[in-house]
Amino acid sequence: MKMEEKPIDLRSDTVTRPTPAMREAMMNAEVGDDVYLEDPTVNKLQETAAALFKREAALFVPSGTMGNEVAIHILTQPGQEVILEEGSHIFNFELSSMAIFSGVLARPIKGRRGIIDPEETKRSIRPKAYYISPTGLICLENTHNHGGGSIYPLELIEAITSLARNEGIPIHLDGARIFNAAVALNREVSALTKGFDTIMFCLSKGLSAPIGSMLVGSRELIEKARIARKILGGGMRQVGVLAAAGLVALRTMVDRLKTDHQNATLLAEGISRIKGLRIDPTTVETNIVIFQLERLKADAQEFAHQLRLRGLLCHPFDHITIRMVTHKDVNREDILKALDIMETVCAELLQ
Ligand code: TLP
Repeated sequence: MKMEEKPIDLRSDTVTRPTPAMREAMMNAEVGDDVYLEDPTVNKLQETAAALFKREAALFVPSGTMGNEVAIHILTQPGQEVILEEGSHIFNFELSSMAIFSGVLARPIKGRRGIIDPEETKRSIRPKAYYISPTGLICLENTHNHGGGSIYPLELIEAITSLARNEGIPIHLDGARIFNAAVALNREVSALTKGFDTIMFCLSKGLSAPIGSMLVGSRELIEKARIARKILGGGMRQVGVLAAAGLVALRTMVDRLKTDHQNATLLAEGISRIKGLRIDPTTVETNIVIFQLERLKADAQEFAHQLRLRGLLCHPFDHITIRMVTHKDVNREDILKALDIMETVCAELLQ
Protein backbone atom coordinates (compact mmCIF):
# COMPACT_ATOMS: atom_id res chain seq x y z
CA MET A 1 0.00 0.00 0.00
CA LYS A 2 1.24 3.50 -0.78
CA MET A 3 1.48 5.46 2.46
CA GLU A 4 -0.95 8.16 1.30
CA GLU A 5 -3.69 5.60 0.48
CA LYS A 6 -6.41 5.13 3.08
CA PRO A 7 -6.66 1.51 4.24
CA ILE A 8 -9.89 -0.42 3.70
CA ASP A 9 -11.03 -0.61 7.28
CA LEU A 10 -13.26 -3.62 7.92
CA ARG A 11 -12.41 -3.91 11.63
CA SER A 12 -15.82 -2.64 12.71
CA ASP A 13 -18.71 -0.36 11.83
CA THR A 14 -17.60 1.70 14.84
CA VAL A 15 -14.90 3.25 12.62
CA THR A 16 -17.47 5.15 10.53
CA ARG A 17 -16.93 8.89 10.35
CA PRO A 18 -19.76 11.41 10.73
CA THR A 19 -21.38 12.50 7.46
CA PRO A 20 -21.22 16.12 6.22
CA ALA A 21 -24.90 16.52 7.25
CA MET A 22 -23.98 15.38 10.77
CA ARG A 23 -21.08 17.82 10.99
CA GLU A 24 -23.34 20.63 9.87
CA ALA A 25 -26.06 19.68 12.36
CA MET A 26 -23.42 19.51 15.10
CA MET A 27 -22.18 22.98 14.27
CA ASN A 28 -25.67 24.46 14.34
CA ALA A 29 -27.03 22.48 17.29
CA GLU A 30 -29.02 24.34 19.92
CA VAL A 31 -27.61 23.32 23.29
CA GLY A 32 -28.18 23.66 27.02
CA ASP A 33 -27.07 21.89 30.20
CA ASP A 34 -28.39 18.34 29.92
CA VAL A 35 -27.85 17.61 33.63
CA TYR A 36 -30.54 20.29 34.16
CA LEU A 37 -32.53 18.55 31.36
CA GLU A 38 -32.17 21.77 29.38
CA ASP A 39 -30.50 20.63 26.18
CA PRO A 40 -33.22 20.89 23.51
CA THR A 41 -31.32 18.75 21.00
CA VAL A 42 -30.77 15.93 23.50
CA ASN A 43 -34.44 16.14 24.49
CA LYS A 44 -35.45 15.91 20.85
CA LEU A 45 -33.18 12.90 20.24
CA GLN A 46 -34.60 11.15 23.30
CA GLU A 47 -38.19 11.83 22.20
CA THR A 48 -37.40 10.65 18.67
CA ALA A 49 -35.85 7.40 19.91
CA ALA A 50 -38.73 6.74 22.30
CA ALA A 51 -41.25 7.29 19.49
CA LEU A 52 -39.39 4.99 17.08
CA PHE A 53 -39.52 2.18 19.62
CA LYS A 54 -43.09 3.11 20.69
CA ARG A 55 -41.94 3.59 24.30
CA GLU A 56 -42.41 6.36 26.85
CA ALA A 57 -38.85 7.54 27.22
CA ALA A 58 -35.21 7.25 26.19
CA LEU A 59 -31.83 8.32 27.54
CA PHE A 60 -28.74 9.39 25.61
CA VAL A 61 -25.63 7.60 26.92
CA PRO A 62 -22.02 7.93 25.76
CA SER A 63 -21.56 4.26 24.82
CA GLY A 64 -23.32 0.98 24.26
CA THR A 65 -21.47 -0.47 27.20
CA MET A 66 -22.81 2.22 29.52
CA GLY A 67 -26.33 1.68 28.15
CA ASN A 68 -26.17 -2.06 28.83
CA GLU A 69 -24.63 -1.70 32.27
CA VAL A 70 -27.08 1.00 33.35
CA ALA A 71 -29.93 -1.30 32.25
CA ILE A 72 -28.50 -4.22 34.25
CA HIS A 73 -28.10 -1.94 37.27
CA ILE A 74 -31.68 -0.71 37.30
CA LEU A 75 -33.25 -4.10 36.54
CA THR A 76 -31.40 -6.26 39.09
CA GLN A 77 -30.55 -6.54 42.78
CA PRO A 78 -27.07 -7.47 44.04
CA GLY A 79 -26.70 -11.25 44.42
CA GLN A 80 -28.90 -12.14 41.47
CA GLU A 81 -27.97 -13.96 38.28
CA VAL A 82 -28.23 -12.68 34.73
CA ILE A 83 -28.93 -15.16 31.94
CA LEU A 84 -27.15 -14.30 28.71
CA GLU A 85 -25.50 -15.96 25.75
CA GLU A 86 -21.89 -17.08 26.21
CA GLY A 87 -20.59 -15.13 23.20
CA SER A 88 -22.52 -11.96 24.04
CA HIS A 89 -20.90 -8.54 24.21
CA ILE A 90 -22.13 -8.01 27.77
CA PHE A 91 -20.48 -11.23 28.96
CA ASN A 92 -17.22 -10.94 27.01
CA PHE A 93 -16.39 -7.31 26.38
CA GLU A 94 -17.78 -5.25 29.22
CA LEU A 95 -15.03 -6.14 31.67
CA SER A 96 -17.27 -7.92 34.17
CA SER A 97 -18.96 -4.57 34.82
CA MET A 98 -22.14 -6.29 35.94
CA ALA A 99 -20.22 -7.76 38.87
CA ILE A 100 -18.44 -4.50 39.67
CA PHE A 101 -21.31 -2.06 39.26
CA SER A 102 -24.37 -4.17 40.00
CA GLY A 103 -23.10 -7.08 42.14
CA VAL A 104 -24.68 -9.68 39.88
CA LEU A 105 -23.33 -12.88 38.38
CA ALA A 106 -23.60 -13.94 34.75
CA ARG A 107 -25.14 -17.31 33.91
CA PRO A 108 -24.02 -17.76 30.31
CA ILE A 109 -25.78 -20.26 28.06
CA LYS A 110 -24.72 -21.57 24.69
CA GLY A 111 -26.52 -20.26 21.64
CA ARG A 112 -26.52 -21.19 17.95
CA ARG A 113 -24.72 -18.35 16.23
CA GLY A 114 -25.48 -16.37 19.38
CA ILE A 115 -29.19 -17.10 19.35
CA ILE A 116 -30.47 -18.78 22.50
CA ASP A 117 -33.29 -21.23 22.66
CA PRO A 118 -36.38 -20.59 24.85
CA GLU A 119 -36.26 -24.11 26.37
CA GLU A 120 -32.60 -23.75 27.34
CA THR A 121 -33.38 -20.29 28.74
CA LYS A 122 -36.19 -21.77 30.81
CA ARG A 123 -33.90 -24.50 32.16
CA SER A 124 -31.37 -21.84 33.21
CA ILE A 125 -33.85 -19.96 35.39
CA ARG A 126 -32.89 -20.83 38.96
CA PRO A 127 -35.41 -22.64 41.16
CA LYS A 128 -36.85 -20.47 43.90
CA ALA A 129 -35.14 -21.43 47.16
CA TYR A 130 -33.59 -19.20 49.79
CA TYR A 131 -30.17 -20.87 49.29
CA ILE A 132 -30.05 -20.32 45.51
CA SER A 133 -29.22 -16.98 43.95
CA PRO A 134 -32.30 -15.91 42.01
CA THR A 135 -32.40 -15.15 38.30
CA GLY A 136 -32.77 -11.39 38.14
CA LEU A 137 -32.56 -10.65 34.42
CA ILE A 138 -32.36 -12.11 30.92
CA CYS A 139 -30.33 -10.31 28.22
CA LEU A 140 -30.50 -10.97 24.48
CA GLU A 141 -28.32 -9.49 21.72
CA ASN A 142 -29.83 -8.69 18.31
CA THR A 143 -28.09 -8.70 15.90
CA HIS A 144 -25.56 -10.94 17.56
CA ASN A 145 -22.03 -9.65 17.02
CA HIS A 146 -20.00 -12.81 17.65
CA GLY A 147 -22.75 -14.90 16.11
CA GLY A 148 -21.82 -13.19 12.83
CA GLY A 149 -24.49 -10.47 12.77
CA SER A 150 -27.19 -13.10 13.19
CA ILE A 151 -30.80 -12.02 13.61
CA TYR A 152 -33.19 -13.34 16.24
CA PRO A 153 -36.22 -14.92 14.55
CA LEU A 154 -39.31 -13.03 15.70
CA GLU A 155 -40.95 -16.15 17.13
CA LEU A 156 -37.93 -16.76 19.40
CA ILE A 157 -38.05 -13.18 20.66
CA GLU A 158 -41.74 -13.64 21.40
CA ALA A 159 -41.15 -16.98 23.14
CA ILE A 160 -38.32 -15.65 25.33
CA THR A 161 -39.98 -12.35 26.21
CA SER A 162 -43.21 -14.17 27.19
CA LEU A 163 -41.19 -16.65 29.23
CA ALA A 164 -39.59 -13.70 31.06
CA ARG A 165 -42.98 -12.06 31.61
CA ASN A 166 -44.55 -15.30 32.92
CA GLU A 167 -41.62 -15.87 35.28
CA GLY A 168 -41.66 -12.23 36.47
CA ILE A 169 -38.07 -11.73 35.27
CA PRO A 170 -37.15 -8.51 33.47
CA ILE A 171 -35.52 -8.73 30.04
CA HIS A 172 -33.05 -6.35 28.38
CA LEU A 173 -32.04 -6.19 24.75
CA ASP A 174 -28.52 -5.32 23.67
CA GLY A 175 -29.72 -3.96 20.35
CA ALA A 176 -26.46 -2.25 19.44
CA ARG A 177 -27.29 -3.21 15.82
CA ILE A 178 -31.08 -3.59 16.04
CA PHE A 179 -31.50 -1.31 13.00
CA ASN A 180 -29.50 -3.82 10.94
CA ALA A 181 -31.95 -6.52 11.98
CA ALA A 182 -34.95 -4.28 11.25
CA VAL A 183 -33.69 -3.34 7.78
CA ALA A 184 -32.80 -6.95 6.93
CA LEU A 185 -36.26 -8.17 7.98
CA ASN A 186 -38.02 -5.10 6.59
CA ARG A 187 -39.72 -4.55 9.95
CA GLU A 188 -39.96 -1.58 12.32
CA VAL A 189 -37.60 -1.64 15.30
CA SER A 190 -40.67 -1.39 17.53
CA ALA A 191 -41.92 -4.73 16.15
CA LEU A 192 -38.62 -6.46 17.01
CA THR A 193 -38.39 -5.07 20.52
CA LYS A 194 -41.87 -5.60 21.96
CA GLY A 195 -41.78 -7.30 25.33
CA PHE A 196 -38.34 -6.03 26.41
CA ASP A 197 -38.18 -3.86 29.52
CA THR A 198 -35.22 -1.91 28.18
CA ILE A 199 -33.52 -1.68 24.80
CA MET A 200 -30.06 -0.29 24.15
CA PHE A 201 -29.13 0.67 20.60
CA CYS A 202 -26.04 2.38 19.18
CA LEU A 203 -25.93 5.49 17.03
CA SER A 204 -22.19 5.16 16.58
CA LYS A 205 -21.99 1.84 14.68
CA GLY A 206 -23.60 1.38 11.26
CA LEU A 207 -25.60 4.57 11.76
CA SER A 208 -22.25 6.43 11.72
CA ALA A 209 -22.75 9.02 14.45
CA PRO A 210 -19.41 9.89 16.11
CA ILE A 211 -20.54 8.80 19.57
CA GLY A 212 -23.57 7.72 21.53
CA SER A 213 -26.15 5.09 22.29
CA MET A 214 -29.70 5.20 23.58
CA LEU A 215 -31.47 3.33 26.34
CA VAL A 216 -35.20 3.06 25.72
CA GLY A 217 -37.99 1.99 28.09
CA SER A 218 -40.77 3.17 30.38
CA ARG A 219 -40.61 6.65 31.93
CA GLU A 220 -40.09 5.08 35.36
CA LEU A 221 -37.14 2.94 34.24
CA ILE A 222 -35.54 5.76 32.27
CA GLU A 223 -35.69 8.05 35.32
CA LYS A 224 -33.85 5.34 37.28
CA ALA A 225 -31.40 4.99 34.38
CA ARG A 226 -30.66 8.73 34.51
CA ILE A 227 -29.52 8.31 38.13
CA ALA A 228 -27.39 5.25 37.30
CA ARG A 229 -25.82 7.13 34.39
CA LYS A 230 -24.94 10.00 36.75
CA ILE A 231 -23.36 7.57 39.24
CA LEU A 232 -21.11 6.38 36.43
CA GLY A 233 -20.12 9.95 35.62
CA GLY A 234 -22.20 9.92 32.48
CA GLY A 235 -24.19 13.10 33.18
CA MET A 236 -23.23 15.31 30.26
CA ARG A 237 -23.62 19.04 29.74
CA GLN A 238 -23.95 20.77 26.32
CA VAL A 239 -24.10 17.39 24.66
CA GLY A 240 -26.60 18.53 22.05
CA VAL A 241 -23.62 18.87 19.70
CA LEU A 242 -23.44 15.07 19.75
CA ALA A 243 -27.17 14.42 19.93
CA ALA A 244 -27.52 16.50 16.75
CA ALA A 245 -25.45 13.91 14.88
CA GLY A 246 -27.61 11.17 16.41
CA LEU A 247 -30.76 12.78 15.03
CA VAL A 248 -29.23 12.90 11.55
CA ALA A 249 -28.19 9.26 11.98
CA LEU A 250 -31.77 8.19 12.70
CA ARG A 251 -33.15 10.32 9.88
CA THR A 252 -30.68 9.47 7.12
CA MET A 253 -28.61 6.40 7.90
CA VAL A 254 -31.08 3.59 8.55
CA ASP A 255 -32.26 2.61 5.07
CA ARG A 256 -28.76 2.62 3.64
CA LEU A 257 -27.77 -0.27 5.95
CA LYS A 258 -29.13 -2.46 3.13
CA THR A 259 -26.05 -1.54 1.11
CA ASP A 260 -23.80 -2.72 3.96
CA HIS A 261 -25.67 -6.03 3.99
CA GLN A 262 -25.26 -6.45 0.23
CA ASN A 263 -21.55 -5.70 0.56
CA ALA A 264 -21.24 -8.22 3.39
CA THR A 265 -22.84 -10.91 1.21
CA LEU A 266 -20.52 -10.03 -1.66
CA LEU A 267 -17.56 -10.25 0.72
CA ALA A 268 -18.67 -13.59 2.18
CA GLU A 269 -19.29 -15.11 -1.25
CA GLY A 270 -15.85 -13.98 -2.38
CA ILE A 271 -14.21 -15.37 0.77
CA SER A 272 -15.92 -18.74 0.21
CA ARG A 273 -14.07 -18.99 -3.13
CA ILE A 274 -10.59 -18.24 -1.68
CA LYS A 275 -8.41 -21.28 -0.93
CA GLY A 276 -7.28 -21.09 2.68
CA LEU A 277 -10.45 -19.42 4.02
CA ARG A 278 -13.66 -21.05 5.19
CA ILE A 279 -17.14 -19.55 5.44
CA ASP A 280 -20.69 -20.54 4.63
CA PRO A 281 -21.87 -17.34 2.93
CA THR A 282 -25.52 -18.27 3.40
CA THR A 283 -25.10 -17.60 7.13
CA VAL A 284 -24.40 -13.89 6.55
CA GLU A 285 -27.60 -12.00 7.34
CA THR A 286 -26.45 -8.43 8.00
CA ASN A 287 -23.11 -6.54 7.96
CA ILE A 288 -20.84 -8.90 9.92
CA VAL A 289 -18.73 -11.56 8.22
CA ILE A 290 -16.89 -14.10 10.36
CA PHE A 291 -14.64 -16.68 8.74
CA GLN A 292 -11.94 -19.21 9.59
CA LEU A 293 -8.46 -19.80 8.26
CA GLU A 294 -7.63 -23.32 7.13
CA ARG A 295 -4.39 -24.84 5.88
CA LEU A 296 -2.51 -21.53 6.18
CA LYS A 297 1.01 -21.13 7.58
CA ALA A 298 -0.26 -18.28 9.75
CA ASP A 299 -2.61 -17.75 12.63
CA ALA A 300 -5.28 -15.03 12.60
CA GLN A 301 -2.93 -12.39 14.11
CA GLU A 302 -0.29 -13.00 11.45
CA PHE A 303 -2.92 -13.13 8.69
CA ALA A 304 -4.34 -9.79 9.90
CA HIS A 305 -0.82 -8.37 9.95
CA GLN A 306 -0.21 -9.46 6.36
CA LEU A 307 -3.51 -7.90 5.27
CA ARG A 308 -2.63 -4.68 7.08
CA LEU A 309 0.68 -4.44 5.20
CA ARG A 310 -1.40 -4.43 2.01
CA GLY A 311 -3.93 -1.86 3.23
CA LEU A 312 -6.74 -4.06 4.59
CA LEU A 313 -7.76 -3.97 8.24
CA CYS A 314 -9.73 -6.72 10.00
CA HIS A 315 -10.42 -7.95 13.50
CA PRO A 316 -8.93 -11.31 14.57
CA PHE A 317 -11.26 -13.04 17.04
CA ASP A 318 -9.27 -16.12 18.02
CA HIS A 319 -6.27 -17.92 16.54
CA ILE A 320 -8.15 -19.03 13.40
CA THR A 321 -11.12 -16.67 13.23
CA ILE A 322 -11.39 -13.27 11.58
CA ARG A 323 -14.24 -10.76 11.65
CA MET A 324 -14.90 -8.19 8.95
CA VAL A 325 -17.70 -5.63 9.17
CA THR A 326 -19.10 -3.59 6.29
CA HIS A 327 -20.24 0.00 6.77
CA LYS A 328 -20.81 3.29 4.99
CA ASP A 329 -17.10 4.11 4.62
CA VAL A 330 -16.43 1.06 2.41
CA ASN A 331 -18.06 0.54 -0.97
CA ARG A 332 -18.42 -2.35 -3.40
CA GLU A 333 -15.12 -1.50 -5.04
CA ASP A 334 -13.35 -1.64 -1.66
CA ILE A 335 -14.88 -5.07 -1.07
CA LEU A 336 -13.57 -6.34 -4.40
CA LYS A 337 -10.15 -4.91 -3.56
CA ALA A 338 -10.28 -6.53 -0.12
CA LEU A 339 -11.01 -9.90 -1.76
CA ASP A 340 -8.03 -9.46 -4.09
CA ILE A 341 -5.76 -8.69 -1.14
CA MET A 342 -6.98 -11.76 0.75
CA GLU A 343 -6.50 -13.96 -2.28
CA THR A 344 -2.90 -12.75 -2.70
CA VAL A 345 -2.09 -13.24 0.99
CA CYS A 346 -3.66 -16.72 1.06
CA ALA A 347 -1.76 -17.79 -2.05
CA GLU A 348 1.48 -16.88 -0.22
CA LEU A 349 0.51 -18.56 3.01
CA LEU A 350 -1.08 -21.81 1.79
CA GLN A 351 0.69 -24.90 3.07
N1 TLP B 1 -18.82 -3.74 19.79
C1 TLP B 1 -17.54 -3.39 19.23
C2 TLP B 1 -16.39 -3.99 20.07
O1 TLP B 1 -16.55 -3.76 21.40
C3 TLP B 1 -16.24 -5.46 19.87
C4 TLP B 1 -17.44 -3.87 17.81
O2 TLP B 1 -16.49 -3.48 17.15
O3 TLP B 1 -18.33 -4.63 17.39
N2 TLP B 1 -23.13 -4.43 22.24
C5 TLP B 1 -22.67 -4.95 21.10
C6 TLP B 1 -23.41 -6.06 20.46
C7 TLP B 1 -21.49 -4.47 20.53
O4 TLP B 1 -21.05 -5.02 19.41
C8 TLP B 1 -20.81 -3.41 21.16
C9 TLP B 1 -19.52 -2.85 20.61
C10 TLP B 1 -21.35 -2.88 22.33
C11 TLP B 1 -22.50 -3.43 22.87
C12 TLP B 1 -20.66 -1.77 23.11
O5 TLP B 1 -20.73 -0.55 22.47
P1 TLP B 1 -19.64 0.59 22.83
O6 TLP B 1 -18.40 0.23 22.09
O7 TLP B 1 -20.31 1.83 22.33
O8 TLP B 1 -19.46 0.58 24.30
